[in-house]
Amino acid sequence: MSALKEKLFEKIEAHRPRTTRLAKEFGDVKVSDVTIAQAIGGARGVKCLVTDISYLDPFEGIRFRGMTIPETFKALPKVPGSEYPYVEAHWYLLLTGEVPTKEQTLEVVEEFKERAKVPQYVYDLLRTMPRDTHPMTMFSSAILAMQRESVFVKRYQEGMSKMDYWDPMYEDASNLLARLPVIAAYIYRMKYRSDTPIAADPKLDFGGNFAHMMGIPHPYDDVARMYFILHSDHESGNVSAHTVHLVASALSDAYYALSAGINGLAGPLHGLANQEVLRWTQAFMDKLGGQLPTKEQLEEALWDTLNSGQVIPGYGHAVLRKTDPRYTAQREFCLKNLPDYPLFKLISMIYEVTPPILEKQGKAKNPWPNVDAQSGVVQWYYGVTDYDFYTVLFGVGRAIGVLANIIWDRALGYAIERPKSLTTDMLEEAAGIKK
Ligand code: HAX
Repeated sequence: MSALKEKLFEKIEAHRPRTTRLAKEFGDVKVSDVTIAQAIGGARGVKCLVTDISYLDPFEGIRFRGMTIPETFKALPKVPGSEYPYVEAHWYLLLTGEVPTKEQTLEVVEEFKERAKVPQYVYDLLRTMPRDTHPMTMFSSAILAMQRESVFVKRYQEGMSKMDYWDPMYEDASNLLARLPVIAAYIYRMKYRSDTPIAADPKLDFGGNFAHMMGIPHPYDDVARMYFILHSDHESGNVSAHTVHLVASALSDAYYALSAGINGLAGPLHGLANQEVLRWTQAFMDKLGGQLPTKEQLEEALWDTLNSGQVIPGYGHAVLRKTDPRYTAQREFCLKNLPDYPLFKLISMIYEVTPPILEKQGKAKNPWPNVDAQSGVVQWYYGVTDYDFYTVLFGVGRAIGVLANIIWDRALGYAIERPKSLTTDMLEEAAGIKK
């Protein structure tokens, strides 16, 4: 057993009695009531999921295992010559709640290299798909195609104790995660770079190898590390995380679950918003003949979007009530590395102009930018101008959090999900407007 897996097992054994005690002795204690608005409105704010891997405060933003984004970046071991940590160290942190040492991190780096071999049939499958297929469809299909490799399914069919479910889930999750950068970069080079895939470099870490396979030099390796860590986890209730948790709760394996979650991430109200931000921005700049707009022109374009019944992509959030610290982290990167880049200037201008407009419109509960408002400009600057690829990058990052979560779901024996439905008649009865 690898040192990470052993450490995880220690943590699982220490944690299990807490969950068992809560369920057995305090199962009747209420943590939430549900209103009609919540039943109709996407269960917003209903407290019915449990995770210890990250927590989202509406005003502070995300904490990974108790640490804010700057604290996480500071604490985790850095890749030599880089300003950002090993993605593998973040995986260790999310799984165990402990910051790994450099040695512990390097062990995971080595483990991932062993696991990163993508079966040939995945490439064959991708090549049979029409080239204009959306890259998220390709990404999700590649993940699903590997389901035949599931260790969980094999062990389940052999007959395995519930107490052991986490173990093959760990194997599947690790195999999958290690392969994702290879698959993502392959899709990119096949689809957008004249079908010129670049082989992995066994000397490199997760982020470094991704940049290498994308064919983009330093500091894009740091962009990749930053990006994957920032997008990794955002509690369990967002569409991608919740979908993965839900599907895995039926004891579907990590391949089925992650593929489903990636499909949820592909919606424009969720991860696809990063593509939409760039699509909106480019269409707007095209209209102006590539010029930066004046504040008035920008205000007009934002109102046009709102008045035509569309959302401003990259703004608003179901939980957050302030600027997303994931936005801020990327903005700080831009201020340091591309302060004078015209597209960054436009994105900054949108940041200045949009919140007061959304406030004036009075609909969005949160007028501030989310992670997706800032991520595209960084990619664009480093040459990834094919913006329909951006959500795949999000997907590689998101996999880190959701896969860590489903290992813990199996370790703690979380039940198959099955909330209860009501009819409209029942709601009207509850409201006292129907007998
Ligand atoms: N532009 C225009 N209107 C917006 C808005 C925005 N950016 N954000 C919210 N609203 C509107 C909603 O559409 C809703 O309108 P209706 O009453 O007509 O239905 C109203 O304001 C209230 O919505 P809310 O309670 O503030 O927001 P929700 O929790 O329902 O939805 C969303 C949260 C993120 C989906 C929403 O803010 C939105 O559509 N934003 C734009 C798309 C986006 O950036 N998505 C990415 C979010 C982050 C993420 O998941 N990344 O993956």
